[in-house]
Amino acid sequence: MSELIVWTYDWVPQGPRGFVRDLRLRWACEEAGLSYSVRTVPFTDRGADHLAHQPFGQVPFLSDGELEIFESGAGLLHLARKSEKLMPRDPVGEAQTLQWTVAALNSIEMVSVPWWFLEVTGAADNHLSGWLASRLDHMENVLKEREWLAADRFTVADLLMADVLRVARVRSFGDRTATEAYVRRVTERPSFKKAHADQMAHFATADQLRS
Ligand SMILES: N[C@@H](CCC(=O)N[C@@H](CS)C(=O)NCC(=O)O)C(=O)O
Repeated sequence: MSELIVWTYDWVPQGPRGFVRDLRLRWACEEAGLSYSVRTVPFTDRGADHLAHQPFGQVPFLSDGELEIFESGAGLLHLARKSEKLMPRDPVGEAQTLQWTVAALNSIEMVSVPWWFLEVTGAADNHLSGWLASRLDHMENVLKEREWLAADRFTVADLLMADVLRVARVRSFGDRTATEAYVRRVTERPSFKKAHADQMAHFATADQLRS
């Protein structure tokens, strides 16, 4: 089997630690029992070499032997093709997993990231709050009815949706008990805890190397 490498930054400030999207790929590898290593590109100096792997100068990207793939969602789907633990092989289960994986990115994160950006940059009136609240309302209605998004069991769609919802600070939008319970349930998985702890340790080590 070819060598899987998750690429991330060599260092980031405190704020994004625990949220850098390499966590999604680490987490998926942990869930699937795929062995992987982590390598880095410089955070402060994003040169041509980095752009050759990730055209926006971002992380993560994934190497799988000769193959390279950027965009965390694409990386997750690549990993899901390697392991049934991440995506069922029957056509219905697979279609459900694909649709909810894309929904996490294109219906929730598409709104939550710009909303979050306005929050952290201190916009007086975050005019995206209503839009995000409405998307979260729909998610709450879905999650009231089911434990998992696809195929009646944990899939990569849950991994991604829970990670996206973590950033959306669901609680600040009022009572959404099903969504909160869902995020808690998914992020209580040992694989999430390991991926999170490993990312925190990675950046803590980076601090030591800098000092
Ligand atoms: N759509 C991309 C977003 C990647 C992204 O936003 N990465 C962040 C770290 S989590 C980053 O590299 N930020 C630095 C920047 O955008 O310059 C993906 O899902 O991979």
